[in-house]
Amino acid sequence: MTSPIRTERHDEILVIISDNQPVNALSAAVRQGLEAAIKEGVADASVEAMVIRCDGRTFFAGADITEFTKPPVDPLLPTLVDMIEASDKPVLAAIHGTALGGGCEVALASHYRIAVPSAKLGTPEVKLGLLPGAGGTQRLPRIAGVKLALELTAKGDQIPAKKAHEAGLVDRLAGEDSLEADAIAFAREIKAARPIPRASEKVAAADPDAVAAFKKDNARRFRGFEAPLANIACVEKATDGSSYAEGSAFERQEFMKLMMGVQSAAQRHIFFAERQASKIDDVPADTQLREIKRVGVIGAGTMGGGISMNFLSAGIPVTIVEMQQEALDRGTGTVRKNYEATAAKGRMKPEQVEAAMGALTPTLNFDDLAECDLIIEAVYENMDVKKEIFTRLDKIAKPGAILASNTSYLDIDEIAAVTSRPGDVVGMHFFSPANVMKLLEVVRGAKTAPDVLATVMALAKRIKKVAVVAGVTYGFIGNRMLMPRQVEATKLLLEGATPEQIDRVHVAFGMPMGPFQMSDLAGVDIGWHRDPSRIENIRDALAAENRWGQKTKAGFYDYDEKRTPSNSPRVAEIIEDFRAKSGVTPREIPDEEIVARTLYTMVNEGALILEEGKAQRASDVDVVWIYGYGWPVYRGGPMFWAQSEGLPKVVEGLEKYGFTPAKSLKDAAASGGRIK
Ligand code: 3H9
Repeated sequence: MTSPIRTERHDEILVIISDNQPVNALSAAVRQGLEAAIKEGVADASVEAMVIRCDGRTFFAGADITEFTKPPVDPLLPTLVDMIEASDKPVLAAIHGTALGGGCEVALASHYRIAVPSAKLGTPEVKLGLLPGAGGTQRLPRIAGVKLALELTAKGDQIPAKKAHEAGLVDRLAGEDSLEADAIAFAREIKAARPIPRASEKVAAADPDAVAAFKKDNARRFRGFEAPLANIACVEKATDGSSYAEGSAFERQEFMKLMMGVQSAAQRHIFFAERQASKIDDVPADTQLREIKRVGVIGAGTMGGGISMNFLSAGIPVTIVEMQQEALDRGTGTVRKNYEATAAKGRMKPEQVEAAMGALTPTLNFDDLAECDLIIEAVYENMDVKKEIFTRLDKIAKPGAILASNTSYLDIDEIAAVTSRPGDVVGMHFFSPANVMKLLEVVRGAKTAPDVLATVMALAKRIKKVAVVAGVTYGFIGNRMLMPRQVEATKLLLEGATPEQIDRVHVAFGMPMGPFQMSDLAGVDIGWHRDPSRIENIRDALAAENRWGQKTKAGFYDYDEKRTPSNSPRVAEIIEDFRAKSGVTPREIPDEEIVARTLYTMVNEGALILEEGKAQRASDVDVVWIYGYGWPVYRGGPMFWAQSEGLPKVVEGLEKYGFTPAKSLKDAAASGGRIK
């Protein structure tokens, strides 16, 4: 097998080039090639300096994550980077694309760094539940100080080359198109400079105030995660007077602890699951896509406006249609307000706001949709209304236009059937707020054409969504799994639990909020029959008293002006009343029962969805819950979590509380296998 590493001589400069597509991951072959090349440079008396660079779209994007579960192969990355740093001839890293993780560590161990302005550097290991384990936590603070080291390691932020240059992390900026030539010229300038600057020989000043402030500012973000704290501890170790060798031994120990833990396994699972989700089993990757130059959105409500923003932000013009001028003005006004709020936070330039707004064409004329290549219906959930819209669309949309519905529950096949082109119809279920939430459920109807599906999946990537394919089933993947959870949560209230207890169990589990906090946010009145005399459950009783959630400042909790929740004595009374009427004597509900009845039931529903072929793979179900509902990524999504919890335990828990476990779940539990 040919090595992914080759060398080229430019007189006294040895250029070492990696070509390991797609992202130059530091696989065993790459590490072996680099080791041999550095040895060659050190041994050859005519070489005076070395440049390391990569072919393709990026400098090394990190260790090869696929190797983490395989037996280690020498040289290990920490050994290799130490060897690079120990070279008695200057080594220069020439960076383009993204120097990430182990790739960044190769750069840090090199004596000099030159980068093109568009390059980015970062140590995102924390997002995989890890830390930069090849000296990154020790060299970063020594080169760039504690503050930046914390941002990069514990948050996993990427830093643009220009900023890295200002921070001393990059020594020189190269021309965007002349990296190699500029790197060789730089190497000639420094080839004789002594002493050779080695990061490990520098001393990093301790900054306890910065560490304390960083921990405080990020407490919410780090809640439940192990890796950020381990990263912080390693950075602190680099500044507490320990030697470099002691610091790296500590880093190694912490790295191994994380690597063996369930959190990192979960986070690595999600890394690959997210990428896998974009692949459709029976649609070839090279399917010819339809061209999407303009998108139409029907409905300028919260959903329609949010959906439009995704395309506008990606530079795709949008035609948005409403029935009334007032609603149209309100909708476009909200879009502008959202953009301006982003600009006020410094995350958008005023001219970008204007560019986005300039690409939005509001209209009352439905026929204007005729020029759109993709039209997304985002009106309220009513099958008759949707059918009427699609009947009209069928008459005016241009041939080949994709017709999508943003329905969150309804049958795409029934909608498609009213058109003469069911192959062009697909579901695009965005999650609220649609401009923020990363998930897009792409609903594949029985007749949805493969190129329609492939086009929508590719478009999702362009608008920075994580797309998952779902089959036609009530509530698709996410909302279908939400249903048993909500039903059980409400039953548990009746039997003796409180909203606070159930929400507490969910928040402690790592969810951003519990089922009742979520109801209050979404609206307790959603799905309510709007008849105060008809009270069939606790939710109805609340809705009948105008306790519709945060919007009426009362729901399962009471809210003050700032929407801070407090426990509601009135809700306690309503629940009591309801128990009395239903003849239920409340009992103490153990937390474990809440877990089994509200979380195991979700897992069970996920297994049924998979059995019915409504999701392609278990990891897709996980992606839905991570990106659509805030399931804690360190638990890897419901299906991964069930696996790590132990499937026999999940099956037992379900049976104990009277549920019928899905066959696939039972089979996998019995055989020690996985849910697929
Ligand atoms: C590390 O370095 C640990 C060390 O500190 C310590 C060691 C002791 N390995 O994302 P894309 C695959 S941990 C293996 O779609 P983009 C990816 O699965 C690592 N494979 O492209 C996909 O495969 P497929 C720290 C990898 O242009 C294909 O490459 N580094 C790796 O949207 C294309 O990826 C990171 O965490 C990898 N490291 O984004 C960086 N990276 O085509 C992780 C990617 O079969 N990577 N693949 O689905 C990224 O963030 C993005 O891939 C990157 C490119 C920004 C580089």
